Amino acid sequence: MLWAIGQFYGTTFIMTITLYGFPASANTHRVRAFLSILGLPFEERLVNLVTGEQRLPEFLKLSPAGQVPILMDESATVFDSHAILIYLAEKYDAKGTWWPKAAIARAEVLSWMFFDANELHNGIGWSRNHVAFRVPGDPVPFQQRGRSALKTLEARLGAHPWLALDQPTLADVTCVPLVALCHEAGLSLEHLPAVRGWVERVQGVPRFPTMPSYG
Ligand SMILES: N[C@@H](CCC(=O)N[C@@H](CS)C(=O)NCC(=O)O)C(=O)O
Repeated sequence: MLWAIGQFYGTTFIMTITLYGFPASANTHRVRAFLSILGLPFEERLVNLVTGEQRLPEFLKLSPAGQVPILMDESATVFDSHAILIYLAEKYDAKGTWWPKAAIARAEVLSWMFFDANELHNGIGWSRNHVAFRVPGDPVPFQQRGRSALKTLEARLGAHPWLALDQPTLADVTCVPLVALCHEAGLSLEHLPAVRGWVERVQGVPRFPTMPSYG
């Protein structure tokens, strides 16, 4: 592992966080975004999904499913972006701003994180794979699921500024990348004003990095 000197709110320390990811991956971006929001220094290493590096034996030792993102922090290795966000919040967000401590608040945040992993990933994510990344297959059924997920978000965000609570949480950081990139999946936010406003609000969170794009 590469060691470097980092700064975290004025304190100098040895940097140990490595993010293995792919630039255009929405799953990678939510981790990149949360590391940046927290102000945590990290090193990013490219896993080239186009050439199949995710299936190399050395990478499979880190990532049981052969997928990015993977986070290494000191001796810990964590896979799955949702698990990584919760790990980072537990370890580095002492105030519980992004991952509140109350059981019901956590349940509300988790509901939307699972909504991402199920509805957004299997709707927008898979249609984006077919449309933008040219993975062979029919995007239409995935686009239908993506449209339905976007309608759900429009209904929710028409009545709430943030997905889970009265403040931005991991729910928002989790869901925003695929929604903001839905045009790459052949979908549109044109008739979804509440979703568009929310995307702008989340991307306006201090240090939220620019969304990646493919193509
Ligand atoms: N549930 C996982 C999904 C990870 C995922 O699907 N990663 C994609 C890139 S966005 C990947 O590595 N695909 C390569 C492959 O499956 O071969 C997460 O949230 O991290």
